[in-house]
Amino acid sequence: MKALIIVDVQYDFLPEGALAVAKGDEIIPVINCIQKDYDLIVATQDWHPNNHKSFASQHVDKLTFDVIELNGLQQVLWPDHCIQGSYGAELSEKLETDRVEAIFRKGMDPEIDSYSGFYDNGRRKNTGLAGYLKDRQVTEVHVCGLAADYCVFYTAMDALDEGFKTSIVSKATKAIDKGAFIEKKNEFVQKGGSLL
Ligand code: VGL
Ligand code: ZN
Repeated sequence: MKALIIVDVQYDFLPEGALAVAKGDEIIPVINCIQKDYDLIVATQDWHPNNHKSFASQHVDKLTFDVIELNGLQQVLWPDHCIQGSYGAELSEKLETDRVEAIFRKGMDPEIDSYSGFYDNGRRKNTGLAGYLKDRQVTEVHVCGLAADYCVFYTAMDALDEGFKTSIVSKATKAIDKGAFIEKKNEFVQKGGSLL
C-alpha cells in the first residue's frame, strides 16, 4: 500500500499567512490532482499553544529567525503561527480532504518544536503516524505540502528511519529557503530517499 502524507497545508503557511511560504498556494491544485494515485491519504497539522517556545514573541531580546538553544536543541524562532483554534491553523479550504483519513497534529508541547509528522524534534514523543501507516499495510510513502525545507523534509527523513520506501513530491511542495532545501534534498537522497 502506498500513502500520501500531506504536510501542513494551513493558512499560516500560505500567502498572507503568518509564516507564508512563497507560492505555497500553487501546490494545492497539484496535491488535489495526485491524490487519485494513492491507496491511503493522511495529513499533518501544525498545532501550537499561543506560548510555544518556538515563537520569537516568547523570548526577550530575540528576533524572528534568530537561532537559539531550546532545551538542548537548536531552535529557529518563528513568528507566531498555527495557534490552536485560529484561522491560520486551519487546513486550506481549497485542499481536497474527502479522502484524508486521519490528521496528525504536532507542536502542542510548548517546550519543544515538532517539524516531522512522526516525532518531535527531540524524538521524545511519537504522534502515532508510523504505527497507523504500518497497521494499514503501508510500505511506501510520498510526502508533499509545506514547508519543503522544514516539515516536509523532516517528515520524509523520519519516514526513511521508519523503514518506508520514501519520496518527496517536488511539484507538490515549496520551501521557505530554496537554497537550504537543495542541501536538505541531497541529505535525503543520501539516506535512501527519492525525489519525484
Ligand atoms: C513549519 C516552521 C515552523 C512547517 C512549522 O510546517 O514547515 N515550519 N513550524
Ligand atoms: Zn510550527
